Amino acid sequence: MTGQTFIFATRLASNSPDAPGGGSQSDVVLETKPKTKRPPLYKVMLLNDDYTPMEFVVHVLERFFGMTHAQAFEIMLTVHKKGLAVVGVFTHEIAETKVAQVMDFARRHQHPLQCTMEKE
Ligand code: TYC
Repeated sequence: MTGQTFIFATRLASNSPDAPGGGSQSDVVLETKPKTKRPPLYKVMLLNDDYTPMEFVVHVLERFFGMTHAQAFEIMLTVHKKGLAVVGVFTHEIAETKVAQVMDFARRHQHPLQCTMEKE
């Protein structure tokens, strides 16, 4: 498990050995280490089906996932051959938005294209 906050003690300069108490005292300072935590990530996947046109899937990948035509064509073919492919990895809110955008766009064009998300 990563991303914990640590509290650690730092010993500062010892007192003089001639000081009362035999010089065994030292100052202890508590410091909190600032720690940024990475958010959980989610894979967004496109699923194959027998009806959505290939050009439509390519368009979806260009429009919602910022791919070039060549990248989009390659990923579309991977989905077509393997059944699914990860098309991007995002934080929860962005992944949810991508899935909703793709599902809504497919529905409006009356294609059965399915887009899902899964924790990485
Ligand atoms: N299998 C579809 C066809 O042959 C193309 C397709 C590719 C559909 C990827 C969905 O996510 C998909 N027309």
